[in-house]
Amino acid sequence: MSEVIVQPSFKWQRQDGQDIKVKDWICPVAEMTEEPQVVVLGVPLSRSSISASAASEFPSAFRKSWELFTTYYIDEQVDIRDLRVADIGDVKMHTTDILQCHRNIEEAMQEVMQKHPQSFYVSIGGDHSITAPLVRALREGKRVGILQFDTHLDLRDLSNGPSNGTPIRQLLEAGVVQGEDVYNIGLHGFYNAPSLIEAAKHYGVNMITLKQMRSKGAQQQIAEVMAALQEKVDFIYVTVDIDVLDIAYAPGVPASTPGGMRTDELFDLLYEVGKYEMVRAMDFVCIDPHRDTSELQTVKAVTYAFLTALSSRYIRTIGN
Ligand SMILES: [Mn+2]
Repeated sequence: MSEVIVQPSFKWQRQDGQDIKVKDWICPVAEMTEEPQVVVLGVPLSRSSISASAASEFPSAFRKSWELFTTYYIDEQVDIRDLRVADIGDVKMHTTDILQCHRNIEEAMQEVMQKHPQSFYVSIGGDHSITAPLVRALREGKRVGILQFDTHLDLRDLSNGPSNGTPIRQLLEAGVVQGEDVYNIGLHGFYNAPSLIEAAKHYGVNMITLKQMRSKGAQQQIAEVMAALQEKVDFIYVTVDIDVLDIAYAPGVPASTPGGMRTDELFDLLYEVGKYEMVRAMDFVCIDPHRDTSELQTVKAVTYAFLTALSSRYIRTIGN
C-alpha cells in the first residue's frame, strides 16, 4: 500500500468488444497483467492557484470523459488500444498545507518511477504548481529540458510562496533546470509583466510567441525545439498549461485569455511532441471543470490532446 497514492474516487466498469471506448481501455494499475507503457497519475491540488480554482476536481472529470472517446484515431487510421495505459490513482493531498502536498507529489512520482521505470508518465493536474515537485522527482541528477505550452512564463518570484505562477522560477532558482533548457511556446498578448520578461532574459528562458509558432507551423517548430534540446539534455518534460488555449476554446480555465491557441493547433503540437523518444513525462494543468460549459468543452479538449500525444507515441513504437 502506498502512503502517498490513493485509489481514484471514480472507477469505470470496463467492457471488452470491438467498439471499445477509452474508459474500457485505460486500466487500473492493479488489474494490469503486463508492464504499462504509460502511467497516468492524478494530482488533485488547486489551493496553490493564484485565482480561485477547482482544478483539484479535474482528475475525476478527466476520467469521466473517457466514455466520450473511442480508441480509434481516424486522422492516422490507427487504433491505439494495444498501448498499455495504467491509471495508478491520485496523489494524496493534505487539506491545507501546500508544501506538504508538494512533498507528497514528489514522493508519489518517485514511487511511480520505482515501480514502473520504463513507462511514460502523464500527470493530470491540479494547478501549475505541481510541475515543480514532479520535475524534481524525475530529474535524478540528470539534465532535464522543459517544453512548456503556456500563455504565461510562470516566473513569478517566490516571496508569496509557491503557486501556479512560480513553477518554472522555482526550478530555475533551485538549479534543478537551466533557463536555456526551457522552451515556452504560446506566449501572446498582454499577460506577462516587464519584470517577468526580465526574469526570462536573466535566466535565458527561450520565449516562442504564438505568432512565431504559427509562422513556422507545428511540425517545424517542434522539430527545431527538439533538435536544440537533444543536443543539451538527457530527457524532456512537457508541461501543458491549458490556459495557453484561447478563452473561446477553453472557458474552463481560471486564467484563460483571448488571443490564445486554437485546440487544433495544440493537438498538432502534441502530436509532433509524441514522436520524440526523449520526452519522458508530461502534465496537463489548470483546468477547472466547475467553470466549464455543460457540454464539457474544456475537459473534452484536454482528453483529446492527451489522446493525440499518446497516438503518435504509439505509432512510433509500432514501427520498432
Ligand atoms: Mn502556467
